[in-house]
Amino acid sequence: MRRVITFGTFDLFHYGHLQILRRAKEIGDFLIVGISSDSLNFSKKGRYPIYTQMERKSIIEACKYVDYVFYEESLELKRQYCLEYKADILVMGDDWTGCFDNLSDICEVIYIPRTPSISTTQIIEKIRI
Ligand code: C2G
Repeated sequence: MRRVITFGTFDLFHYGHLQILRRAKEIGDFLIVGISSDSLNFSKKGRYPIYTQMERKSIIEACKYVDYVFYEESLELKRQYCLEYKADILVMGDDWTGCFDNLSDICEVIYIPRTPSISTTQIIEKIRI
């Protein structure tokens, strides 16, 4: 049983999010997702997500590839989360390449290509126009 963990905000859930969850699940057997809390998001991006953490968590929980969801409260706790959830593999999109290599002593760290031409920011911009 290979346990995979991934992290993200997953605001305005879109096809790129679906792809990374599908591919992360294919890499192992059990997929755990850490959802950035609203306050973590504010500290990271200077704004709150469009959807609340409760809404984002409920949407991710409903995704068939996902087995367990929790709130990521701080970027500094990544090591602790990986240990707590007994992750064998950490999967992130390749916009994060290199950022989590320091965790490779406790789990395998894999960066997979982002889905091109889609992002929450682009969706917000498109709706604004
Ligand atoms: N993603 C992707 N393709 C896209 C958009 C996003 O593969 N077109 C991936 C990202 O690389 C990330 C995941 O989907 O692995 C979630 O993306 P975001 O919600 O933008 O997550 P982010 O705010 O980068 O939070 O601790 C790390 C952070 O919590 C990651």
